[in-house]
Amino acid sequence: MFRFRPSRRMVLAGLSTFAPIAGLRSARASQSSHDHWRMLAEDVRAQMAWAWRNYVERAFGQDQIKPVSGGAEPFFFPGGPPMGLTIVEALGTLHVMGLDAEFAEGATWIERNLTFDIDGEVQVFETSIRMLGGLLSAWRASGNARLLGLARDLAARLMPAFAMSPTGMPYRFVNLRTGAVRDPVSFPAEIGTYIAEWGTLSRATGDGRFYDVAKRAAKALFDRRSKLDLVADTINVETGEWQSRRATIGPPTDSYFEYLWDGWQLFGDPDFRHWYDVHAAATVRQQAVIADGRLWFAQVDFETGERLDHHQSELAAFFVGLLAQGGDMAHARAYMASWADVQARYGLLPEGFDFAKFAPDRVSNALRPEFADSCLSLFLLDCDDHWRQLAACHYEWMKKTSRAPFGFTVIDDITANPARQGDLCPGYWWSEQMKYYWLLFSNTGRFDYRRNYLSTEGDILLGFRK
Ligand code: DMJ
Repeated sequence: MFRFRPSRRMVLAGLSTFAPIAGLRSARASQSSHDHWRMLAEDVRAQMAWAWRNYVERAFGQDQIKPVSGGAEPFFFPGGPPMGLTIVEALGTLHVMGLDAEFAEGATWIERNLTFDIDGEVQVFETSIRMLGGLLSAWRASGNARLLGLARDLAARLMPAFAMSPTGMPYRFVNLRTGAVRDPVSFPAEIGTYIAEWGTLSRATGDGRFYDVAKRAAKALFDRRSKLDLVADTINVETGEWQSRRATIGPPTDSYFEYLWDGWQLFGDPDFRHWYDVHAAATVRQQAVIADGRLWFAQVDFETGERLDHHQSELAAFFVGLLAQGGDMAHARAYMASWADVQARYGLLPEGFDFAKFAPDRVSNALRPEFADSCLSLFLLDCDDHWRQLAACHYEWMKKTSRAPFGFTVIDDITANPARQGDLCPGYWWSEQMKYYWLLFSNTGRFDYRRNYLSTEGDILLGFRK
C-alpha cells in the first residue's frame, strides 16, 4: 500500500542548479540572475521572520493575527479556546527557511499547550488539512515524536466523522471530545481531501485505518459521478444523494481532484490514478472554454454539460499545477497564461473573475496562495525562470498592498486605489505562499527538489533535508 513514488512536484530533469542552461547565457548574466533570486529569497525570509515576531509579540497561541489592529481572531471555536493554528501552519515554512530558533519557539508552545481534548465542534476538512497536516509536516521536519503523537490523537478524534457515516463520506463537523457528528450535507473537497495526511499517518504509525477511511470516502464520491464523469458540488453523505447539479474545478470541489492525483503519486495506489484520469479527462472535455483567446474552466451541469456561468474563482488557479503534474502541460501552460494576463491587468488577483467580461466579479482577495502554488509546481517540472518571474510579480504585489503594521493582511477591494486592506492574516498564508516563494527563489539545501511532496495546504510531508 505504501510504495514510494516520486512526488507530484518532482523534477523531471536537471535540477542540480537553477542556473540557465550552459552556453545560453554569459557567466556574468548567470551570476547576476543568481544574485537577483538570492536577494529576493532573502527578502521573503526576512518578511516571514518579521511577521512571525509580530505574531509572537501580539497573538502567540491565538489562531490568527489581525495585522492591522494587532488583535487576534479565532478560527475553530468562536469565543472558545484557540488551537495555535498559525503556529502549526508556520512550522514547516520556518524550518525550510532555516529559521530554527523560531521553529523551536513554536514547537515548544505546541508541546506545552496544545490539546485536542476540547468539548467543541470542528470542521473536519479544515482541521485535517491545517492542523493534522501541519503537525505531520513539523514532525517530518524535526523527528519530534510528540508532534506525531498529537497528530495521531487528532485523527482519532476526527475519525467518528467517517465511522458514523453510512456511505463512508464524512460528516462535516465532529465534537473533539464526545465524537458527536453533525451536518450531512457536504462538498467534494470536504469529502475527498484526506489521503495525503491520513495515508502519511498510517505509514508513520502502521495503523492502516487512517488510509482506509480516506480512500473509502474518495471512492464513495467517485462512484457517484455522472455519466459525463463529473461530480456536482453538494451531496448528502447519509443518503448519497446529490443536492446540486453544478460541476466546478473551484471550491467547494477543488482539492478533491488534487488528492486523487496525490493518492497515486504519494502512495502508488492505482485506483487514485484511475479516478484522477477519469475526472481530468472529463473536466477538459466538458468544462474547457476559450474566451477571447484565453482558456478557462466553466461551471457546467454535471449531467448535461450545459454551461452555467462565466465565473472563475481565484482558487481555481491551483488547477494549473495539477494539470501539469498530471502530464497535461499544454492545458496547464494555457490556463496559467490566462491567470498571468489577469495579474498583468489587475496586479492582485480578485477572489472571483468574470472571464467573459475579463473583469473581477468579486473584488476582495483573501491573501490567496493558488497562483504561487502553481508557479512552484510548474517550476519543479521544467525549471523555467518564467514561472519564477510570475511568482516574483505576485510576491511584489502582495508586499505592496498587504503589508500592514503587524504582518500581512487580506484585501477587501483590489480595485480601490490604493487597494483597501481588511484585517486578517489567514493561517494558510504561513504554510503556503511564503513557502512557495522561498522554494522558488532560494534553491535552499533544506529541501529536496527532486523528491518531495507538498499537501493542498503547502505542508511538506516529504522532502525536508537537514
Ligand atoms: C487553503 O486552505 C488550501 O489550499 C485549500 O485547499 C483551499 N484553499 C485555501 C487557500 O486559499
